[in-house]
Amino acid sequence: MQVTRLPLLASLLTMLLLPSAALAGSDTPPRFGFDGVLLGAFIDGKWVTNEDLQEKERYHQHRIWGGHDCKVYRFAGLETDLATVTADAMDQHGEESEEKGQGPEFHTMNVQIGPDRSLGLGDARLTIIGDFEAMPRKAQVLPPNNATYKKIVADTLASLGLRGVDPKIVQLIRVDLDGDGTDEVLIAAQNIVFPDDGAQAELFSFAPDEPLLHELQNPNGVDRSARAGQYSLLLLRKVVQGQAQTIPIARFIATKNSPLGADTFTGTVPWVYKIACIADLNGDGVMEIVTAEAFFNGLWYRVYEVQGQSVRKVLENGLTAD
Ligand SMILES: [Ca+2]
Ligand SMILES: [Ca+2]
Repeated sequence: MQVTRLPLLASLLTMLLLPSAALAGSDTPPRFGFDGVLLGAFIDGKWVTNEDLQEKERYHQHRIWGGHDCKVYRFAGLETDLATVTADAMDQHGEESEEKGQGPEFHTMNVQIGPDRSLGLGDARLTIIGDFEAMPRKAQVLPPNNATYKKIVADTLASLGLRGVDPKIVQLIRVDLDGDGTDEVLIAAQNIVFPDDGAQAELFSFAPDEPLLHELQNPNGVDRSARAGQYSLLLLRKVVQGQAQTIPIARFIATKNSPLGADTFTGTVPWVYKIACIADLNGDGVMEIVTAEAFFNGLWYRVYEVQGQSVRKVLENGLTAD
């Protein structure tokens, strides 16, 4: 009897251990970037910033050195699971590079696919180290010129102090973020840059798999100070307890002209927002929202986690042109 019970016990133990190992197991926790920018990790149930991942001693064993197997996702799904994170300047421990007078690398996550193709800034791809499916449900891009959603945006703008606006929706995306069988809708609307217009067509894109900003250096497209009536909004439309709710993710609203030389981070310099990617970054089955956000000389990526009707920013990293 005992001889047959032992394997049974072993297989029971395996079954008990497997789910936790599959969900962000401690050996290979998810680490990820977008558009060549390192966003961070999810370790021991917590979001870990790019800087902490690369610098803190407690995450030493999970640091990105280069050479890790990596998956690459386009907006619509997996592109390849045969990529490798490029070593770049990441082949040194933070402490070691500090001794040599160099800062640890915590800005970039470039990858190599085969011998000939490398992906980084400007490629607008999600790169992720992790054994799970990061896009368990597909996001669907809808035609943006939709009367129902225009009214939702107009009502939101009115509630924020901009009345009588005929809003310009630049992205409308349907996706079931949490896998409960009910679709959510993501809306990006803005009147700050006009990608269909003349010179700015070269600079800004709201299309999937393209960066919001095609050139970081001197973008010259987003104003340095706001004019009354400018707006850029990211909204989540979601059914919560049987009611459709409009939940702001990010917003810039100018109800009056801002002074020249305004401070970038006090909300007086216009920011332009885009839904960059929708993916499950921590392997819990619920998809997060990755946004691209540009101001006059900078580009930032942020990760937002959705729980019920709360949208919470959990990670961010970005670049500023000199
Ligand atoms: Ca849902
Ligand atoms: Ca998730």
